[in-house]
Amino acid sequence: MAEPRISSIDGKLAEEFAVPSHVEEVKEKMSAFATHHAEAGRRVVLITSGGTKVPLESRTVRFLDNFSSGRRGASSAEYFIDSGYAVIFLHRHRSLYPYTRMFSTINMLDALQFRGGDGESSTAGEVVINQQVLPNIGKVLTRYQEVIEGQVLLPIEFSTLSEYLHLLKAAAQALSTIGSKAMFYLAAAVSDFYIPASEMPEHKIQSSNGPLQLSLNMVPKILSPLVKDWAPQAFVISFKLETDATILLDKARRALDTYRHQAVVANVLDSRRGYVVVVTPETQAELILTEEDAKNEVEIEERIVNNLTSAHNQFISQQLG
Ligand code: 9Z3
Repeated sequence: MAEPRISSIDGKLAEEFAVPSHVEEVKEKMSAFATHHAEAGRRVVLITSGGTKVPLESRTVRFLDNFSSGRRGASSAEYFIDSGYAVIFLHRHRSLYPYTRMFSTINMLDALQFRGGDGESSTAGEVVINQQVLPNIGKVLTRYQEVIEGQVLLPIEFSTLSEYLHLLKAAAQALSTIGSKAMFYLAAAVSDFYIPASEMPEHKIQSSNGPLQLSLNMVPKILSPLVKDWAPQAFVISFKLETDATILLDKARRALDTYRHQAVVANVLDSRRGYVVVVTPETQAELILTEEDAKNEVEIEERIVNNLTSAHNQFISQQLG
């Protein structure tokens, strides 16, 4: 077997981004999860979700954040599981989570009541769910318990950009053993800028020193070693987010040309819930939710996942054929 290539990004990652202490342990977990599910005939998708945090001080008081609620990643995880995939969910701590995301806006205390719920005797009794606040909780709970029972969801958390980068590398290496059965669905909003560990002040930056000027380095393009070196047989999807719709498709095409992966899901911040374009080297598919879809609570992630699971099927047949 050929020796894996060592890219310059590996060196940079080791030197400038603090390595999380649990990375090897997590890698083994991901590896065992992938092997188990691949042997059972399942495909495995690694979903990244939520925004990365870039600390300005090593004992961090302040940080830069990337916008993402985590909804895209969390809802996609559910649709991948419905399509028979096992899911590694690499997500920002406290961002939206599969299944519980549906209740994220609800105050837990508003959703509970004492049995009877009608005055004097009620406060001493048993606490039950208020079905008016959570009308579909039973359905979601059933599905959630099936997922837990089937062990098809492996959640892994990150907060900082360093954790994200090291854990993504570990995931790519862990999934490389299952070849084309692995999909990477990189929906997390990842910072393009960071302060190297060697240049970061230890203590809280003092305002008494006057206005703050920051100089940030460019984050290495992790997609490049992921596609070329770490998981070269996998089916890889990146996301492209812009606020200016006029440059979106050009940027998506450029990403495909540069990294040579399989697809880019292109979206504009304001319209991301109802419109995306799935761009591949040969095709361009617009996925649009109509008003009717919205009324029926159809989510665009269902369409994205349908599109990509079919493309993954074809990719696997081509590799085998
Ligand atoms: C996305 O474009 C995701 O679709 C969103 C989802 C973050 C917009 P929400 O979590 O939003 O449902 O609130 N993710 C990729 C964002 C990103 O940072 N992309 C980089 C870029 O566009 C390349 S990896 O340059």
